[in-house]
Amino acid sequence: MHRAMLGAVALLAASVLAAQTSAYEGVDAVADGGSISGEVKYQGDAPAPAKVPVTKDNEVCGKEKESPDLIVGADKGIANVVVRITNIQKGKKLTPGTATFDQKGCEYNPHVLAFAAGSTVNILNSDGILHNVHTTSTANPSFNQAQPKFKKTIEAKIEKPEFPIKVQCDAHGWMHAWWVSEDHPYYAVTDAKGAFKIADVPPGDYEVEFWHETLGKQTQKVSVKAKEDAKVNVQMTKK
Ligand SMILES: [Cu+2]
Repeated sequence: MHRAMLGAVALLAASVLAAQTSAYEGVDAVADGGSISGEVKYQGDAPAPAKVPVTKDNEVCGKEKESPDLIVGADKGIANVVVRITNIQKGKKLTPGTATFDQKGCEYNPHVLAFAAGSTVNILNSDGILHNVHTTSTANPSFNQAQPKFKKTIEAKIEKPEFPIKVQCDAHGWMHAWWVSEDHPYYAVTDAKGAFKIADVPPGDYEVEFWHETLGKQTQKVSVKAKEDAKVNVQMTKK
């Protein structure tokens, strides 16, 4: 065998080994699991939601939309923040399933959709007008599919972990969303009050990452004790 080829084979073997050692391991049951919960709040005065004029399909989309880029509730809770443990090696099994992603009133619902890698996203069109679903992916194949009114569901299987995948409707410029495909089950997306909870976490020291599409990213260290809830409250703001 040629020496360069041998080198390439050795490199490949090494990278396969590295991938195996860093892979997440799912176990049947987590003994004495704890949880991580908290709230993500806006620091300072939250800006009013940006208004976006609607220039087509007004009978379905309305005249004006509020941008989903930043949704801050009455108590300053920030919706749609992705919360994920970044350094967990072992815990409950990742179970791919089915996630639903709807287009209704010319908005994507949910705006941020997190699921287990290997899941199928059922893309619905509840509007009865033409939308298209255009993803920008790197780990998974990008796709761009028109969804006319007669096509009620498109199934998209997302095989690989990827964070995040941008989704855009080319027909309606304000329509965008984010998909997050995870390689372990310890993630959450904040609700309208900015609250989240991640359960069944094996006791240990973790790094928890908070990501918001316009406010950026921050990391917190968290210690989880057996059968206890570790509270993590975070503030984010525009830089
Ligand atoms: Cu659309």
